[in-house]
Amino acid sequence: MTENLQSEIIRLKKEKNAIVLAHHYQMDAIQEVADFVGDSLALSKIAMDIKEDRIIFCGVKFMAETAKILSPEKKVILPVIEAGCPMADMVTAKQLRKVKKEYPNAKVVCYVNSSAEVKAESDICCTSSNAVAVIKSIDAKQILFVPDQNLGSYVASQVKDKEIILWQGHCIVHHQLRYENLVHIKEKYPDAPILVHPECRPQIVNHADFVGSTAQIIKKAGELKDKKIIVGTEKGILYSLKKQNPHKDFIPLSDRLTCLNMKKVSLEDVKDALENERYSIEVDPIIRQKAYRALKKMISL
Ligand code: CIZ
Ligand code: SF4
Repeated sequence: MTENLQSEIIRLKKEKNAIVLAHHYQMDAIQEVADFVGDSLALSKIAMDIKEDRIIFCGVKFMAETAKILSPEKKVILPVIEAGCPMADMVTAKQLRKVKKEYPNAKVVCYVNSSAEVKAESDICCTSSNAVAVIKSIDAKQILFVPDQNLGSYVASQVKDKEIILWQGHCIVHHQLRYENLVHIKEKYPDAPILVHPECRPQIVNHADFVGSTAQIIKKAGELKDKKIIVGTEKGILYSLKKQNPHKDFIPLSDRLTCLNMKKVSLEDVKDALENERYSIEVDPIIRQKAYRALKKMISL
């Protein structure tokens, strides 16, 4: 069944001159049929460069929207329109406009995990790979960082000469990890290094051996000599980790690290998306222009 669907997807990709992009947090079966697997920014950059004009973006809405903002001339399709990111929904443009008035001298940095409208209200975007570099590049002493309090706290720990005002958003997957989870896993595997995503709480981040985005965790895992490595991010990352390091063991920091929104996309949905070209992501042109400016500023750093 899985193989039949995968063959059908591969056939349809050719027929429709489409490309399938999958985020590291997608199901293994989806990552297997994707032309590229990556983090949201890498995938959006690929979307800009490729010649195909139809992109099936297997991820959540803000990712497909980011690709559309960067490549408005292409058709960007999100297979499941309900696949959203609860963290991105923790800040709206209206709320942000209100808080901006309280901090007239602050520059607004928004994590890409946000809506197009929120990006449009921001000075510059960042990802989990480049958040520290983005903040360091800003010529202002005060930064309003939205929506992830944990990524914001991590950046604040790395950049001492700026005041970072944190929005109280969080990732419902990474934020559930507690210090007790870390202690428990460390007792079981005392010699294994711990690599975590900066969306985890400071208590986790401060006790990890390495903090980085999905792409940075994958790179680090390849460099380490250790045979057992503990990973504190969404479980989908294990697909690339195992593929690239078949002789290493990767242990999730907890067995609850599954993003149900990312897992909403099935092979059946990808096939439907190709056949029926839905759901095509659209962004209001005025919002797009403003959001593009914030994304472009980040990309050109
Ligand atoms: O930006 C992304 O793709 C996310 C959500 C995670 C990461 O660290 O790559
Ligand atoms: Fe959003 Fe967290 Fe899921 Fe990423 S893992 S899509 S930040 S809820």
